Amino acid sequence: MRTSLNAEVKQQLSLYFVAGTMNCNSPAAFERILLQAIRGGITAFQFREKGANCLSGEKRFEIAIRAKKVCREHGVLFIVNDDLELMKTVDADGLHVGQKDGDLKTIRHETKGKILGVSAHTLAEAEDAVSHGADYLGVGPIYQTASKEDAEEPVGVELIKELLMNNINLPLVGIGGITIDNANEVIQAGADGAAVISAISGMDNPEEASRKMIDVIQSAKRGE
Ligand code: 3NM
Repeated sequence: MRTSLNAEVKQQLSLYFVAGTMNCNSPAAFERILLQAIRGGITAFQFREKGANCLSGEKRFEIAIRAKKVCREHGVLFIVNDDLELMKTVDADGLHVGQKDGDLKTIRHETKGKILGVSAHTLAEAEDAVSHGADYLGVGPIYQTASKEDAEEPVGVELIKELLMNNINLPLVGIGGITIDNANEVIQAGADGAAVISAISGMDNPEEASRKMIDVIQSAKRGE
């Protein structure tokens, strides 16, 4: 059961777009960019409505519902960042939490039947997430990022290699500063996917950016 869920999740996390309305300048631009990213071939999406200028209350809920709908229509995994209540109300596919987002035991209990992703910046954090039943790990920041206010120091692809050497066999997604030029390196290090904000949301043509990125990732997965 665990193994097949793993294999399925590994595929679904190949190109994981992370964004909220504040990464896209406006709610309307957010919806447009998400649809373009989906058309370009993203496999998963994380609704991360967080930080300065983020929406709250009814507006946040409504946009999350619409984002989930468009993801579902196109077979794209829909994960909510941090907000357990929102995940439940919109019936998302899962929840992603950071190290400071609460007690993992409680969160795992509350997300039964859903996918639970946990951010890990060290081997110890990864082992802790595994022991609490996480379904995948977000590993990073791999490279320098300007998209997260409280980002840790970059860990490089070395952390992915270290986790694999220490038998962490959950799906691993690299995050932080990943672009079309370095995604290859992240997959070659052993990650199952790449999670990006600016490499899609910050581009003039998010559809084309997504298409190029998924091509690079899939080629790297085939060992090309
Ligand atoms: N989490 P970009 S880095 C949301 O290290 C997030 O856990 C990170 O944005 C972590 O692709 C990050 O623009 C920001 O660098 C990723």
